[in-house]
This record gives sequence, structure tokens and C-alpha cells, in this order.
Amino acid sequence: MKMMNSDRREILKSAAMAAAGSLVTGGSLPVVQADPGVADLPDGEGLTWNKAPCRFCGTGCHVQVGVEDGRVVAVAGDKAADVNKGLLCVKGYHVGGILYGEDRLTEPLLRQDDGTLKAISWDEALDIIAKRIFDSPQTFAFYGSGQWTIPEGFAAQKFMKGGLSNNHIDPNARLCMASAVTGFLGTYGVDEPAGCYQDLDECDVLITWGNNPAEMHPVLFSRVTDRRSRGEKVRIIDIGTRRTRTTDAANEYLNMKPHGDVAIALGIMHLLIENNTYDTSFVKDHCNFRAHPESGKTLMGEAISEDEFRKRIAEYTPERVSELSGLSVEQIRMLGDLFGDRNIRITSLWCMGMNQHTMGTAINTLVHGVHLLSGHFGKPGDSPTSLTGQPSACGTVREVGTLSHALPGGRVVANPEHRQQCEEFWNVPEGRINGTPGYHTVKMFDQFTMPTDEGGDITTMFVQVTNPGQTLPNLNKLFNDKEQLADKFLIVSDVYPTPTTALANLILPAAMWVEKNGMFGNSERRTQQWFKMVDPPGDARDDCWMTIAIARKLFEMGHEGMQDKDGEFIFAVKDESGEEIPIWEFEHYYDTNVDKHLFEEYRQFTTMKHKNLAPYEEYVKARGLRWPVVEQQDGSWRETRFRFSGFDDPFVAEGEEFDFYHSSTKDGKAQIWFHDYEPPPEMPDEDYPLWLCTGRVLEHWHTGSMTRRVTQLSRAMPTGYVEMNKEDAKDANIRQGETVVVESRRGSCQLPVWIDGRGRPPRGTIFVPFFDETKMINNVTLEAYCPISKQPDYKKCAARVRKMTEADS
Ligand SMILES: Nc1nc2c(c(=O)[nH]1)N[C@H]1C(S)=C(S)[C@@H](COP(=O)(O)OP(=O)(O)OC[C@H]3O[C@@H](n4cnc5c(=O)[nH]c(N)nc54)[C@H](O)[C@@H]3O)O[C@H]1N2
Ligand SMILES: Nc1nc2c(c(=O)[nH]1)N[C@H]1C(S)=C(S)[C@@H](COP(=O)(O)OP(=O)(O)OC[C@H]3O[C@@H](n4cnc5c(=O)[nH]c(N)nc54)[C@H](O)[C@@H]3O)O[C@H]1N2
Ligand code: SF4
Ligand SMILES: [Mo]
Repeated sequence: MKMMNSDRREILKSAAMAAAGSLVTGGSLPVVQADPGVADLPDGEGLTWNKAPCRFCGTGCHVQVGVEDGRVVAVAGDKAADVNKGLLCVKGYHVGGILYGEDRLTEPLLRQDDGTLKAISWDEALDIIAKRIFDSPQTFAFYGSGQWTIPEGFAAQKFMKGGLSNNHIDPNARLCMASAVTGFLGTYGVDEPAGCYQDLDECDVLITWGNNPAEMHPVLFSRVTDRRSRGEKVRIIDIGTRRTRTTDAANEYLNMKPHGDVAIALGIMHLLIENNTYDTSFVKDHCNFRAHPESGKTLMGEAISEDEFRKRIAEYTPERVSELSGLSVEQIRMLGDLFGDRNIRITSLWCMGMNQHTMGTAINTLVHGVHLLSGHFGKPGDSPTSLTGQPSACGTVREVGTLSHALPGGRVVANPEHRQQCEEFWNVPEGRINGTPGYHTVKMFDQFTMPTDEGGDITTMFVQVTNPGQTLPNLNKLFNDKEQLADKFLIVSDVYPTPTTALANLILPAAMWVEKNGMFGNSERRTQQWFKMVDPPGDARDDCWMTIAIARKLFEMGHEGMQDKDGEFIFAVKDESGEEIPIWEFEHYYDTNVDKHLFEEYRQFTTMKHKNLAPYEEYVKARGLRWPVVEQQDGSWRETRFRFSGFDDPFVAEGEEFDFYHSSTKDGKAQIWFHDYEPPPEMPDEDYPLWLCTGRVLEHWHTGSMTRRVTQLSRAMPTGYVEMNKEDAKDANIRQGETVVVESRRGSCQLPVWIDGRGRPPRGTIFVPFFDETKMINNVTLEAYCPISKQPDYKKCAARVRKMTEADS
């Protein structure tokens, strides 16, 4: 048995190695692999297997985690999981390795006056934090993450809004999903996609609107490409500003200018109206028209008539759209004809190209509008599908509402009824929740890195599960200035040293992934659960515990906000005899399942917007369930695949085909928006003649803090680079591999040049991934953001590339 186990390990290891190894050579990339020949995963002699969602992307694959002698020794694709059916991408195969980097943080570290770090006890660390918050609760901010588990986010949310009456809590998902959220709210009155991954199994045409799922959602994308190998016909149209691995799998590539997506969507709607090929009955029965009022932009806008819509859209002729977008008139007509054809099923996918956009809310609503106007909606395969990036951006950020304006279950702080409902669920006194939205991410860091006497009114910040010192835009302005500000206090919980911990005053060592219990919510409304399987190293502890332990300190110091209406601790958990379990002491944290307590509390919030969740125990049994999950007469729980569609959604009345039951116009209808095209916030000029786009690569997760510590992944993609067009490089006398300076009006960064590499940018454009902490491209990027979602645009700014001079080295 032992032998077999180590055999198995070798098999898993070598398959993963082979997958990673082949990356170096490029060409046809086996980004996705089936379980390498291990059919069953028998327990025995100390090796146990248990399910968990993958730690990385919003696809939400499930893995089986093999644990032996208290260590994760193997990871395999989970055949029982509907999302990935046993498949994993290279990151998934290596997810176990992220626990075992040599420099894991294992003890709290306090920065001394001379800049060195000194190990301190947890109790000392908690005292320091609690004292700072107690002394100035309203200048404290919590910066969280779409990689928080659902209970972690819920605890942070309750601590801030239900405890401190402080709304300065925002997650990194502001940089990621905010425009998708406002796009859904503006269109359907409620957040998150109506369709599910089954759309990818059933569509005839898949359109990617400037995203690169071959590298960013590899297993999901393989659901489409695998259909071809089974002989099914599916046409993939890739619209992008550069060629990528997704382009390699596409039937057609449509190269657009940055911001061209807005014009393209308007152009398609123009043709649907002009050719009278829109879905008249769907529009009549289920849609209204909408635009911003003249007085300015608002989330919900104002109603316009169909005639008014026709009048405005008439200006977006194929010729004009061609000029704005860079597509040819024929390509625009082709897209118009495609959406005008109701005998095919069309799924649109998008991610950061549309969200990180100063017209982010607008372009999200426009693509929903293209699908609504053409009736390509609500049937399997006919769907506008916004993908999430992080493993729990949906679950923790959107559903739990950890944004500075939001409350759990689709509520907002500005609505007095919503506040009152939350106060009741939390059993806290009326008026506890503050009605003014807190700072969104860019503003929060602006206030933190601004000197206090100049109005910088955030003085203490707690960062969990995110690395803003590398990922905020325009780092010189929004983060690096912290170094000069002695009175500002930065607390960072992470698992490894990062550019963020480098400026932290207090570093807290965190437990990660299967070192703790957890729950995530993926891109298709699927809530997933896992149990702790191994101990964290040293004194590393759960993020959720940290929040509760800080709250407890404040409670003991007499902070009123940490008490509920009955004077009890807001995170009190009692055993069967009614005794309080001291979960704030880490040795007692796992005496009970804190995740389960928090989740059951959170569930109550979810029914108002029909995002109903099942009891915790149902998720223990399942490989995730897609909400709304409703109880059946026989006591079983049923998930929902297609929201708003009568054939599947339990909240659509019997006999109705569709019902947008959270319609902002309260008539069951969705909104088709009109927005005028606006130019990007910064454009190439004489001094900075290139468009700079930034993003990701297959092998690395964001800042590389985890994946760069996995040898196979870092070998496969060892260093950051700048993708250049061959002709541009030739004109500037720049060679393949040469290190150059990439600079903008905000900062600069040195990078080796890669020509005709992973991605191929057209002339006049460059692309840089942001995974390499030794090459900080976010010193160069721009912080301009969408006025409604407040999500910054990392996909376009003006830059130049120049040769290195002596002064640079
Ligand atoms: N391997 C890996 N996978 C990941 C991640 C990771 O770090 N590594 N991160 C996850 C996360 S959190 C996210 S958010 C996703 C991101 O997933 P994606 O959005 O797919 O990837 P990015 O690399 O951020 O986006 C790059 C693309 O933006 C497009 N673009 C540039 N300008 C425009 C424009 O004006 N309009 C439009 N429509 N498109 C434009 C370009 O075509 C370019 O290829 O990936 C998730 N998956
Ligand atoms: N240039 C550029 N910048 C971007 C983007 C872009 O496209 N271009 N995209 C933006 C987007 S979409 C996103 S989502 C963000 C992502 O930005 P970040 O969230 O800042 O990046 P990550 O590397 O995912 O950071 C997660 C951190 O948490 C740590 N960690 C892992 N597990 C745990 C845990 O259990 N507990 C704790 N406490 N820490 C843990 C990791 O070591 C890592 O340092 O980047 C944004 N920034
Ligand atoms: S596709 Fe995403 S969730 Fe699936 S294995 Fe790869 S990184 Fe993990
Ligand atoms: Mo993201």
C-alpha cells in the first residue's frame, strides 16, 4: 500500500512536471490535463483524500487533496465535480506546492524604529491593533479580498459595519468585479449571471470580449475546445486588443482598438434595429430602454422610449463604429448578422477587458443589451456571461457585500430599510450601521497615503489576503508614499513576505487554503465548502480568527460596538449547554466549526434578493451548489442553473417564460441601455506613443507570491517581460530579450522584451504581466476609474519603451 501511494505520488508528480515542462517550449500547450491515470483514490496507511475547491481562479474546479503525515502530498482532479470532471490546469495540479515555500511567515512581526522586524506574541499583536482601533475607530480601514473565504468576509463585514459603525471596508475585487456588479444592477436590478457553465456546452458561437480564458479560465475554456475534439461544431470569435492563446483556438480574431468594445456593442445594436432583426417580442415583453439623464451619470439612469433609443443608436453606423473600434465594416456587419440569427445560440464571455475600463459599467450594460435586444438570452447556450477572476469574488464580495457601499444579501448601506434588516439579523441596536458609504479602494489608499494634516483621514489599515503594494494602480501615488508617513500604521496578514509586507508596521502570519476551513463562491453562483486538512506552520493562524480575536480585545476594552443588543459579544458562539466557547483563543477556535456558525447566520440575509442558500451540511456533501438553492417537498435541496428562466428558476411563476423579478422598474423587465462612446482616459501622444495593456499569464497567480514559490511554475515562467510587436522593436532597434525601460508619466519599470511570444500585440501596443515583484509595472499604470463602479483601468495608458542608458543600471 505504501508503495502504491508513493507510486501514485510519482505519477501525479511526473504528470504535473510534464505539463509544466512542456510550457517552456510553447507551441500547443497542454494547459489542461485529465487525472493522470489514477482512477480511484483509496485511503490507506495514513494517506487520506478530501475535497476542496482549487485555491486559484473563479472557474472553481474541485481537487482531491491527498494528505499524509500532516502534509499535502498529492493533488488530483475531482471526477465527481461538475465544474471540471477530473480536469485541472497546471496551477491546479501544483496548488499543493503553494503551502510549502521556504519562507512562509510563521510569527507576528513588529517593525522597529530602525526598520527591522521583531517577533512578538499574538497577544501583543492583538493589543497593538485593538488599541489603535479603540483610540480612533473611524480612521481605521479594512482592505480585503475576493480570496477571502465567505465566513472570513462575513466576519470582517460584521466587525466593521455591524460593530464599529465604520464602512471603510473594501476588497481587491473593486479592482476586478465592480463594473460587472454595476452592469448587472443597471440591467437586471440584481447582481450576478443568469446563466451557468452549461452555456459553454451548448452554445453554437462563443464570443470572448477581450478576455483570455485559454490562460485565465483554462478548464472552463476546455469545455468548449473539447467539444470540437468530439466532432461538435462551435465557432469561437475572439475580440481583443492582442492575440493570445485564446486567439489560437478561435475561428476568427477581431482586433479592436482599446475601448473599441463600446463602439462594437453599439454597432451591433444599430444593425439589429436597422435590419429589423432584433427580437421584437422578447423586447416588448421583457425589456425597457434606459440612458443617463442629462444632469449626469447614475447607476439606474432614467427611462427613455424605444423611439429615443432608435434615434440615438442610429448614429452608430458600421462606418462610424469601424473608425472608433478598428474593426472593418464587414466584421461589424458579420457580428450584426450573427446576433440577428435566432436559430443559433450565442454565449458572450468577458472579464477584465470590459471591467477595468473607465466605461466599465457602460460596456457591461451594453453587452447585456446586445443579448437582450437580440433575444439571445435565457436558453442554455444563449447567454451574456461575465466571468469572475478570483475564487470567491462572487461568494465573498458580491454576495456577502464586503464593498464599502454594500451590506449582505444584495443590500446597501444607503438604504435605511436595508440597514434596519441587517441590524435585526445581527441583533445590534438600531442605528448601529452607518448610512454613508465608506471609501472605495482607490480613495481608501489615497486617504491612507496622504499626510494626516493634509486631510488623509485613514490612519490605520488592516490588509488581509491581498497584496496592494504590487497590485494597486499608480503605486507611486497610492502606496509607495506610505514609507514617508510615520504616523500611518499598516497591518498586513499574508502567508509570505511581499511588497505589501515590506511597508507594513505589523505583519501577521496567516493559515491558507486547506490549513483552515473555508467556503468560496465561483463564477456560476456555485457555493463550495471544504474542511481544514493540515496544520498551518508555526504560529500562522486563520484570518477569520484574527478578526474575531481583535473584536474580542475591543469588547474587553469596553468598546460598545462589540456588544449586541443583549450586551453579548457580537461573535459569541455557545455550546449545547449554553456556555460560550472562547473562539478568540486560538487553541479553542476549532472546538466548534466557526465557519458553520457564521454561514448559518449569513444564510438569513440571502433570501431578500432570491440568492437563497442551503444549510451548511448540504455543501459538505456536494461539490458546490448554485444559488438560489431551494428546499423541495421531500426535504432535498435543489440548485438553479438558469436564473429568470421559467423552465428552471423556482422564483419564476408557473407558466411564465421569463421574469426579471428584481427589475429596477418593478415591472419584471430588464433594461437595455444606451451610452455614447467616450474616448479612453489617456491616449498615446508624441511623448508616450504606445498603448500599454497589463494582465496575466497561465502559470502565475496575480503577484506570483504563491506560484513563484512553486518550482515547476516559476521555471516555466521565470520572469516578467514586455510583449512587443516585431516591427515596433525593429524600428527602435530593440532585440529579442534585451532589457528596456517601459515608462509613463507616472513611473517606470525595466523589463526584457519578448517578441512573438505568448501574446502578440499589434503595432503601437505593448503588454506586460504583473506577476513579477522584481518588475513592478504598476508604477507605470493609471488609476483613472469608471465613475459608477470606481474600478480602475489597468488595460490602457500611454507609455514608451526606450533602451537602457548607463543612468538606468
Ligand atoms: N493564470 C491565471 N489565471 C487567472 C488569474 C491569474 O492571475 N492567473 N487571475 C484571475 C483574475 S482575478 C482575473 S480578474 C482574471 C482576468 O482574466 P482576463 O480578463 O481574461 O485576463 P487579463 O490578462 O487581465 O486581460 C487581458 C486582456 O484584456 C484585453 N483588453 C485590453 N484592452 C481592452 C479593452 O479596451 N476592452 C476589452 N474588452 N478588452 C481589452 C486584451 O485583449 C487582453 O488580452 O483571470 C483570473 N484567472
Ligand atoms: N497591472 C495590473 N494590476 C492589476 C490587475 C491587472 O489586470 N493589471 N488586475 C487587478 C485584479 S483583477 C485583481 S483581482 C488584483 C489581485 O491583486 P491581489 O489580491 O493584491 O494579488 P494576489 O497575488 O492574489 O494577493 C493575494 C495575497 O494573499 C496572500 N495569501 C494567500 N492565501 C492567503 C490566506 O489564506 N490568508 C492571507 N492572509 N493571505 C493569503 C498571497 O501570498 C498574496 O500576497 O490585481 C489587480 N491589479
Ligand atoms: S482552471 Fe482555475 S480553478 Fe481550475 S485548476 Fe486551473 S486555476 Fe484552478
Ligand atoms: Mo481579478
